[in-house]
Amino acid sequence: MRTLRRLRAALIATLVAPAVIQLGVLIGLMSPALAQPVFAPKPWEMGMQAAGGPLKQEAIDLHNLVLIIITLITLFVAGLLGWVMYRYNSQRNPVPSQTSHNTFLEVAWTVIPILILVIIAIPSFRLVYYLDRTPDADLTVKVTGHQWYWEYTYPDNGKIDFSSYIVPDEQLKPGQLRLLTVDNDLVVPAGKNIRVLETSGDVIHSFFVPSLGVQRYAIPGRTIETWFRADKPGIFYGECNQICGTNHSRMPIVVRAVTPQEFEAWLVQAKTKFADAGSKAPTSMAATSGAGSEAPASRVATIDKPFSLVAAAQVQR
Ligand SMILES: [Cu+2]
Repeated sequence: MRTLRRLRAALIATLVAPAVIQLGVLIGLMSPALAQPVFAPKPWEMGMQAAGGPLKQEAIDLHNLVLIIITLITLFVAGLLGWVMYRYNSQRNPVPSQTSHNTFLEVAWTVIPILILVIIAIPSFRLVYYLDRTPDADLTVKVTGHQWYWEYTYPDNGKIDFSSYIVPDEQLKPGQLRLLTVDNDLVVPAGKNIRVLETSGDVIHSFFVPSLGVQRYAIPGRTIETWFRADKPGIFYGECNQICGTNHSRMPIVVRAVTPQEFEAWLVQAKTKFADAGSKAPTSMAATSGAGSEAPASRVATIDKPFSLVAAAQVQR
């Protein structure tokens, strides 16, 4: 009885404690001024990041379906193996059967796996096409990967164009997340379909925002489309997840979803803020070298040059 109680306490501690810690971290991450939900990685996180939009929710649903299927298959195979080892070992079954064919079994173990794969394939393909692109976009943003920062362009809105650099550790303000905070966020309206057109100015990067369920390569010389939608206002953290050079880990992504009214207000501000050509110059050069890494001065200087691909990669659809 005592063992049972201990087991139950251990189980509760295992299941509830991380949830409480996560909740605490989440509350801690919320800026008191904005009180917007924050979607970021958390210490000791076991599962995927919470869904902040329909793409991620669909991905989580497919993951859960497949998890149930593979758990059942694993239990079935493990059970079968255990039973065979117990029932048909040399002591209990000294004379093994010589049967080499069983038509029913052979048909069954061919057809059943096919059916399981079809059951997985249908929602899987549906999701692939759902993530691919949106038929009705409310806003288009062009995302250009550079070594090592992101450039965001709003072609629908007076060609607003700006760079987004990591904020180096020594410039972080209290509450800002290390390695994830940037100087200029990608601001989008919540509840709207955002079409993302991606390209790169140098090497292959990848635009990855886990909680929005978006991950797509940014390839030089190509424009690749994807989309996302943030259900509610919030801050969504992501990173380049294609190894793209020395400072690959120092080109985070911050998507800030705001209400449509706030977005309109931001557009007005942004048009003046990013109007001058100088806005493309990085606000913090230190960000490109990063703590402990020694990017040569020449390398840092090259990123300040105009980006020929930006012009070439104007929306080509
Ligand atoms: Cu990159």
